[in-house]
Amino acid sequence: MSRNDTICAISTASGIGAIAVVRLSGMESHKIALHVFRKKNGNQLDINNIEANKAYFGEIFDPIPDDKPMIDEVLITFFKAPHSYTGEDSVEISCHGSVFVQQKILELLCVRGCRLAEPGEFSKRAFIYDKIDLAQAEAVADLIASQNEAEHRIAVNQLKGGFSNELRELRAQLVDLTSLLELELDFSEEDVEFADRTKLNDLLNKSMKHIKKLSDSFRMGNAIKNGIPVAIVGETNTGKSTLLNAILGEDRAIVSDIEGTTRDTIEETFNIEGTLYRFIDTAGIRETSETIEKIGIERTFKKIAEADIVIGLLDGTKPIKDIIKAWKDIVNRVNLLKQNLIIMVNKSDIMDAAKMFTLNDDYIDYMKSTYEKNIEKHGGYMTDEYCYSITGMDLYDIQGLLTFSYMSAKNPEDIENLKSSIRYRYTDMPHIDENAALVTNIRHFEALTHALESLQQVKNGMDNKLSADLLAQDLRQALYHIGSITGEVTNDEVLGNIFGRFCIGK
Ligand SMILES: Nc1nc2c(ncn2[C@@H]2O[C@H](COP(=O)(O)OP(=O)(O)OP(=O)(O)O)[C@@H](O)[C@H]2O)c(=O)[nH]1
Ligand SMILES: [Mg+2]
Repeated sequence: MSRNDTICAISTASGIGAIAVVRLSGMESHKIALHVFRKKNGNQLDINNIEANKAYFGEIFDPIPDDKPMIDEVLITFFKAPHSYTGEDSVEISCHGSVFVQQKILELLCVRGCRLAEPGEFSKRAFIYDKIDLAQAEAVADLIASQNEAEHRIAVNQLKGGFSNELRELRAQLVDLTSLLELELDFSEEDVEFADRTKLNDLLNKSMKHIKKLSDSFRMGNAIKNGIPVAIVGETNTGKSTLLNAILGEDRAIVSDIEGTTRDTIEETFNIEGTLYRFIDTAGIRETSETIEKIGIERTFKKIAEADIVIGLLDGTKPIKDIIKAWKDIVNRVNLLKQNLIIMVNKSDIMDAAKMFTLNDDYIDYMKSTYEKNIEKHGGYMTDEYCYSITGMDLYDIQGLLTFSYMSAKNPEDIENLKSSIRYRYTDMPHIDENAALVTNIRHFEALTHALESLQQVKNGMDNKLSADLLAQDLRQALYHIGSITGEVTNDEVLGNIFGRFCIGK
């Protein structure tokens, strides 16, 4: 890309609209726009007298034919470098949204020396002229693509530089670490023994924790972007597909009283109070020798593992011992310290009311012991009311979880209650602060993972009492990876990949 050429593009969505915006950026942008713009009284503006950030009303005209015909009435705004989105001189023309008018204006601009912009080229220039960093440029694309409140909030936070600030802080910590190491390097010739690397170690731990926090947020960030995964699981015929359809309010999945109706997973997103969920209907779990069904059931297990929320659906019309067995099977497949489990006994409309109470007691005892096992395995402790992780964060309100819920997938009121309960549990989940910087971008996630690996090398090196210059090498690697997120270090291929996915005109 030449920094000297002037680019133009239609920045509004393609097709007919009330108004469209044509944008120019580059050294010649003012001059080129002025060639084809005149005020209503027919006078052209003088390039030396135009005011920046002011909208002028007038006409775009074709200067080539003798009668210089008007193409459209427009508003035109000039921006002067560096006070523009791109950081260059630029112009925005708001015209009427006819496809012909839009194309004609582009054509006139190109005849006068503009070039059609590539996708994302305006933002790429903004990056090159230091108006925004790479993470912010990506946030612009996310903001344009955002479809719900949570996605929007994350994109805005990243655009405002929230994430970039955290990275800057992290970089500063790593630079501190490097200078401590360098100090050690300076002294090593005088044979000073740096037996005490406590401070170094503390700083290192702090940085690693910080990176870990950011990369852990990827699961959450990704969930918000693509919908929080909610898997609906259970034995065949418990009503999973009926439930999915009821939640979505449409006949998405086939429902029948034949066991094993759903063979593959079916995913649909649904918005509850501004948060996007991805509901996953799964193949019913049962012993089978049928190959296709087996594959389907394997997928069910995979979906359970990936879900943030698992709805375990039981069939209330079955004998109690079968219900309990089915429910234990589900509980055992869920990581209760990480995932949210909602057990629902379905078909309450046709089940025997007396059965409801017997189920409850057994369930509570079993859940408590399962929690205890989970906690032993993953580290943590439990009181009567809460289950705590090893970091002391309260994970679950036990009482809230220990109540069995009955429902009928055919009762709209029950469906609404289940939706609220999903919403409630989600906000109740640990480590959720939607306002904090969240990693939603796989490129950022990978860079953070690599940085963490490099720091782990430093840590291992310190444990093995490696010399400072070797440690510094890994530290520089970590710095490199962090820098690649905001674009402090980058290359053309990476830039091409990122900006190539933008819309034209942005
Ligand atoms: N009375 C009553 N019947 C229900 C309820 N939920 C589902 N059913 C019926 O139970 C049968 C099985 O429902 P499905 O939704 O196909 O069950 P599934 O869990 O998806 O079954 P598989 O796909 O085979 O695993 C159908 O005949 C439904 O109409 C309910 O709450 N009450
Ligand atoms: Mg089904």
